[in-house]
Amino acid sequence: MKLKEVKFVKSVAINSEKVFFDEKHEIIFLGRSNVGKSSLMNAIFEKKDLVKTSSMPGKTRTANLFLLNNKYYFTDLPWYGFAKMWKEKKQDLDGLISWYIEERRQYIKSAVVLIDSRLWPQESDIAMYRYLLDLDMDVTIVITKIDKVSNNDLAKAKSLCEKAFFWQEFNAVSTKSMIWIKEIRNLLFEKVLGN
Ligand SMILES: Nc1nc2c(ncn2[C@@H]2O[C@H](COP(=O)(O)OP(=O)(O)OP(=O)(O)O)[C@@H](O)[C@H]2O)c(=O)[nH]1
Ligand SMILES: [Mg+2]
Repeated sequence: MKLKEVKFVKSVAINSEKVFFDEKHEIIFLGRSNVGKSSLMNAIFEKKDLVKTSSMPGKTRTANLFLLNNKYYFTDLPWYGFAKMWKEKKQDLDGLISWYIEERRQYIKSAVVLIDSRLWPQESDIAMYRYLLDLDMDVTIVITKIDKVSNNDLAKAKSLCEKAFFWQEFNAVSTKSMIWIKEIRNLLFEKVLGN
């Protein structure tokens, strides 16, 4: 698939509406705050700032849907499991994620789980991964910001990811240095076309 057009469609807040029951295939992006979800989506879209990025953690509080080639959704979901956040607020966001995923489950062709190469997989990442596996979903693991770590630290992050994610293959990317962006784009385009 070639990317011809991408546009923002809408933001969905938890239980704010009957979730759009259309049958378009979808890829979702998940990960802790500041891990680089929005940056990766922009890189995939070849846009500078279509998806809002921020150095202020936790800016994204809705599911933000982008439509590719008028056919597929790529969706930026808010962070989960942010310990410093008020408990109530945190549960709201975790609630949005599980509500959204369960509503759209049959059309989601892959859940991209992002892990910061400097922070390694945390309990909340592993909980999310297991939750997705329980739902029998395809998961794409992405290690982000690899321009920020030494080769040694990257090797360590990779080995920790292998253990945490049951030896599943992963993709190590940098949006800053444009490493492995073309490859992850092709991989996700292939997945979204799937049955
Ligand atoms: N050096 C470097 N910085 C990056 C990379 N990807 C993202 N960043 C920076 O990391 C910060 C957070 O990136 P975002 O893409 O907004 O992260 P997010 O996961 O969408 O964050 P929330 O929306 O708050 O959950 C921004 O300042 C980005 O510029 C990368 O590959 N390399
Ligand atoms: Mg974001």
